[in-house]
Amino acid sequence: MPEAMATARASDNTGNQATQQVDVAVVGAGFAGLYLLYRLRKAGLKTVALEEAGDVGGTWYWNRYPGARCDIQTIDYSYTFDPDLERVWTWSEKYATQPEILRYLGFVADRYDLRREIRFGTKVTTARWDEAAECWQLTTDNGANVSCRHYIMATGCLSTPKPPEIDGVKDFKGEVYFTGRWPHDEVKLAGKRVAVIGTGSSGIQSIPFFAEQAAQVTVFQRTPNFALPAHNGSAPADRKALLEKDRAGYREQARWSLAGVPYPQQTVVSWQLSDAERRERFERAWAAGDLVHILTQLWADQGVDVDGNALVAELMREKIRASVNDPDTAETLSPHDHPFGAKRPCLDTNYYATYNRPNVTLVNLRQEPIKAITATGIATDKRSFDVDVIVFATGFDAMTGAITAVHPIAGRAGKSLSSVWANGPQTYLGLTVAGFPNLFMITGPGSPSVLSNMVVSIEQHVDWVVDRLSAMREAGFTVMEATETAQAGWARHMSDCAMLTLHRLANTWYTGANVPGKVQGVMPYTGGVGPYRSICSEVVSRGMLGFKLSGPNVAEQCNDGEVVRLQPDVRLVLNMLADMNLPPIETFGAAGARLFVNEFNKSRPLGRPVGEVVDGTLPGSDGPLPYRLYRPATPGPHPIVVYFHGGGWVLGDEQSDDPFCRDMCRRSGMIFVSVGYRHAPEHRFPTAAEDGYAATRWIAEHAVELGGRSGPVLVAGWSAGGNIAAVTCQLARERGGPQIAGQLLVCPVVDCTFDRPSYTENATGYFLTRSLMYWFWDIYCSPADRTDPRVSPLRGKLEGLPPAFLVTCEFDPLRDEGIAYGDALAKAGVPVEQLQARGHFHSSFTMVDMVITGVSGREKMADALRRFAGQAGASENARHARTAPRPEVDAAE
Ligand code: NA7
Repeated sequence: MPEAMATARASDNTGNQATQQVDVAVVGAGFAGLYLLYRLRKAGLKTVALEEAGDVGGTWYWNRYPGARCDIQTIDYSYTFDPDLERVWTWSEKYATQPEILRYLGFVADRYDLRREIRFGTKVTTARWDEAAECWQLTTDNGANVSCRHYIMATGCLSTPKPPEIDGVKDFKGEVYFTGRWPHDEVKLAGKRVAVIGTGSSGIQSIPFFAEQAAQVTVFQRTPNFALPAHNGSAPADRKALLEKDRAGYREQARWSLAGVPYPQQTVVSWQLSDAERRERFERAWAAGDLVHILTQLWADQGVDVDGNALVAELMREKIRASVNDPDTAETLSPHDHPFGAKRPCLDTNYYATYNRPNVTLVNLRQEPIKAITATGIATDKRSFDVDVIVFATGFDAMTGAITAVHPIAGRAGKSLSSVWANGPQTYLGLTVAGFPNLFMITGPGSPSVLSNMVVSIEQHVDWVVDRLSAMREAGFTVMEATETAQAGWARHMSDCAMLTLHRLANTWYTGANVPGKVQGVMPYTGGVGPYRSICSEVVSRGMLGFKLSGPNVAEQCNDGEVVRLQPDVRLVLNMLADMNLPPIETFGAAGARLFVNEFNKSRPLGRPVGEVVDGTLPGSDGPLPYRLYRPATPGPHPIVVYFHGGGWVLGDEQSDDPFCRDMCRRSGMIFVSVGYRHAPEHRFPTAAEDGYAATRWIAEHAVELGGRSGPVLVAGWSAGGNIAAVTCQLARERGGPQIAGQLLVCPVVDCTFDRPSYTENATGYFLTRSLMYWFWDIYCSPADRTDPRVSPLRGKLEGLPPAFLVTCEFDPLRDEGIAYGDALAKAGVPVEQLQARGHFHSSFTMVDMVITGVSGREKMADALRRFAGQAGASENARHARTAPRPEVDAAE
């Protein structure tokens, strides 16, 4: 029986001051609050929703400014929990207006009779966790206080308008409006002079309306924003047809997509397309008038790589120049300070063309900041503007403001949520906070929320929370609380995810930068809706990982830990590989395995362009060997890196690490020569080692012919190639040359024993398995030869070797032997730097286009190579370093 039924009779909302006892209290009656009420009632939990507004609607109740619409297509911006609801409600437009969305939410509230559990006009003034009673005690400003076992914040992300932060607002004698708190009665602007401060979505949507009514509109812009024409009208036929053809499938695809809208994942990268092809895609996106489309469907690197993004940004600026007659105004409206999509782009109707009207003026606050608001208008440090009306479209204290600014929340030991979040929001899954038992947030910081179709995220969060409450009740648990370990792990995962996108490169409300003094960091979860959903499910399937559960008559349960320890993109790659259900590579036999790897490599996107790629042959230890040379686009001569591919001495060839070689050639500004050394079983130990050494010697002797710099070469290799590079350094020292200036060893094989912990911890599940390593060793090298330093360089003499940069990955069987080699080199007096990459697996750094979080590691590798070559900063890299995403948080360490 729900607890509340057994406790004191609930008070009504007529002012009876007896505390209202419920199982669950919800704050807010917007999209999240309404669906919560629906689900909680079905779950048999007694619930009250407390809503400050006079009616349902949440953000859509308050944001009534002219032109307010959603910016996700309405067929997607709808509840999906009840197919009948979808049948009885039809949206009239592609992007519904605020009044229509409000009507929809009212319709939903009536259809499911939800209003009877809502106390309108009621604000929660404090919330306190009562340790003794194990429930939340809420005070309200209207009617009874509330006592509840569970407390759920369905307060939205954009519900606390930001104060204007401009002196003198109180002195102004005219009318003042905030877009986020627009009056319910009509605001008459005819014949008036209107100032608008702010050019985010609210400004961009409303300015064209103001311009049509007012005598004069002056727009005060601090940062220009990208906007795309909405091309509103009826819902596009193609999207509608897709939905109608298979409604359930369409909705399910949305739930597993990245943004909560069912678009496929784009795989073509910008450099695979010609200028004309890119323009054609862009024009199609422009005509579609759909933010999710333009943000996700142009080319795969647009959202993750500054160079790929710059191509879209320039096409957008071209459109602004084409729409605005005055070139100076067009330039002022053109964003240059942030990547496209890093700040939320807007959907507009006639926004840019509005600046062609004679009654509209744009003021660039970057050139003339506002000094003060005066009795008659706005004074910048250059001019004064007399106006009758000031509209603040200045945005919100987003995400956290909607929770902490609403009322004080005190958790265990009376700790306030504001103080716990003083250095930025800390959550587990964006749904819960350690130290705040039974408190839940819907679309809280740390969840995909504003980077997704909110309705899809809301339904997922609500389902997850209500299912947990039901499961707790069944098991006899009454208290649920996130652990500190789980929360700290989520913070790490959040910052790893933030490395994936470009959001960290812009000052926005996503990062808290719009509110003076607010701690900055990317607040929404950037890993995507589908991955987030799977993580939430994983928490449950792993026994409520990271939660402590307790109850009066049951043993406490705490399955502590971090739900995601892999880098987010590594997790996706490994999940994808697991879904392919491949048989172990070693079961194919050597020939079959080679065929498999070749096929697998064909599915990779082409590596990035470099100056030149030349194929050739060189004399090996016993006959010619193929090589592939990658030359930078910058003027030479360049230092040469002799590169050895991975593949366990059995697989691969001089082309198989093509994307890695191209990437490193660009980053380091050096020639990479990838050597096609011979493989086992045809050529067993020590062939690979001898070929590697012979090739290095020949390349060093022919450096100038190859267009490289004379003098010492560098060596590099990955996996078994790292083994060959390490061995080559030892052989070169013993055999009197060639001179090697440095060695880059990426996840190298360096020893023949399999007893280090990483061989057990990472034996399976991370692509390179222990059994595959056994197989490689068996094919290449007899047991009797294995301690030879030409295959186990850890057992060789290490003094006097060239400086090394040694990369190991946390989830790699080879991790510990790599670290051991680095330690042994250092002990032998060799200058060595180790990069121990957290959350990465054996292939992280060579899967260049799939593991974006490998970028910062490759930047470090390139830096090391340049240092070895005596070059502090090479030209191509310097260019790259300027434009490549600069990690704020280093994911690779
Ligand atoms: P936004 O997107 O935060 O936009 C606020 C705008 O106001 C933005 O252009 C700000 O410039 C500007 N602003 C804020 N404070 C000031 C001050 N003090 N002086 C001058 N200009 C200022 O809020 P919106 O309401 O438009 O949209 C919020 C979301 O709602 C939107 O993304 C949709 O998802 C729906 P800044 O960029 O900070 O320089």
